[in-house]
Amino acid sequence: MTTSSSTRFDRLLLTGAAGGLGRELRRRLKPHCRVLRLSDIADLGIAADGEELVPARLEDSAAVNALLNGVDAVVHMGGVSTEQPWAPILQGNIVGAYHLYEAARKQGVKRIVFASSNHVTGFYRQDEVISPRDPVRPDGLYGLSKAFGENLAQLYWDRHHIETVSLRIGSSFPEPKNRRMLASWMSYDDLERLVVASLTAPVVGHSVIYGMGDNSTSWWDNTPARHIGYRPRDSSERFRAALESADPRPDPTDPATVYQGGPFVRAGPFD
Ligand code: 15L
Repeated sequence: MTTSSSTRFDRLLLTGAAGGLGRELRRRLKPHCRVLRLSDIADLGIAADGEELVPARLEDSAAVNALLNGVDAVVHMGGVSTEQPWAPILQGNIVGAYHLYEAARKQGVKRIVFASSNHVTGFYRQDEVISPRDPVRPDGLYGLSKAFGENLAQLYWDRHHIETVSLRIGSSFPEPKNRRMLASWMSYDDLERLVVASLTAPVVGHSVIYGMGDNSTSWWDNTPARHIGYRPRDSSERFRAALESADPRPDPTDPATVYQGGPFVRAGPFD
């Protein structure tokens, strides 16, 4: 994607910078700031020009407080990103999210882009179209922890005027991998458009938006989030024929086919 060369931020913080989406955003956010501070518990490699590496555990409140010092805005991709046992989810996504918002309050950071997930509403059916205004229906502990993060964002907006855009990211990969992702897929270019729009929209309060592409099949109506100015450009349609012929007759009684969350609805610690 062609990005604007105008530097809008002095210092941006990207957490989870060593993860799949973090690595993509690392190079894509750099043109939007003078300094990109990168954090993770995994190896971040070597700092390029205009990068700062600040490893921090989200469970460590003092480290997270220091991490947010001098930062204009945060793109929070850190924490657990799949269904896992309760202990890592509690530490990474619940305790960690609390530490991040407390640090934002203490350090005067005014905007957070929070990587939530479509799994906040994974127990809606694939024959329903929902919007960010519908009640949450998490499909596991991971989705539940992301719902907590969204509620935390709402609290810190209402009480402390810290703005957040909660991104209920669908399936952001180079290509959709299966039939479900014909609806949930978002390209990396669209991910970049979504994050940049969320960082730069003038007024967001606490807004919730689905991270989806311009797909023909869709379960999510982003009309309530039109003010963010995100217009996806990439469609999963060119992958349809191959994905449908690889899986011509999905079992309509399989919960992974019935529900939007797909395999997440039967993953994890309840097995
Ligand atoms: C997510 O929230 C995960 O982080 C990602 O790995 C995908 O599995 C995605 O959801 C999805 O629903 O496809």
